[in-house]
Amino acid sequence: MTPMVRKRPFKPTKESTIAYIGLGANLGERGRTIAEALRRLDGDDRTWVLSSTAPIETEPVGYEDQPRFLNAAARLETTRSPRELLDLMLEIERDLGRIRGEGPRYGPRTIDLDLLLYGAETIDEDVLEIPHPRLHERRFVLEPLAELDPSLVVPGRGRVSALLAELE
Ligand code: PH2
Ligand code: MG
Ligand code: MG
Repeated sequence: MTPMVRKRPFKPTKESTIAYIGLGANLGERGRTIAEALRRLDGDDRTWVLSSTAPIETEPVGYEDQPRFLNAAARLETTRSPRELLDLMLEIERDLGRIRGEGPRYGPRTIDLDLLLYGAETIDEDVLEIPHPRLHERRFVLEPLAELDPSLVVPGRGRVSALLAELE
């Protein structure tokens, strides 16, 4: 998949935030679903996909008896609040056939959108934890993030490049 190009001028009327998301899929037409999720995020009138990585094939982590994943990450600019951005992501997951609460934890899914970072904010709520609580220990998240920006800092954890090196 080629990197996304911004489709229209970006002129936020209020202050915007840079957010990073992880995308994963291991059921159905994985690459098409990931591309469609990015298209829908960018189609939102308060969210812009600034860049995204080409999906990489990864071995399932956490629950191993399932198909391989395609994983990618994207850098967004948004005037949505963290909660509003999460709501958009959940809506897109639903539209693309994700059924929550079915099957094993960490099991197969048509699409998974994880809000990884929202500016330099730290949020610790039941429904939303930022930075994503398992981001620093997952190669399938850190590798795409490092591709977007290796100098990116995960609040409370350090640079993405260092976190990746620690896994090695
Ligand atoms: N997501 C999970 C569990 N395991 N493994 C890989 N390789 N990629 C994922 O996106 C993934 C996973 C739960 O969200
Ligand atoms: Mg996930
Ligand atoms: Mg998720």
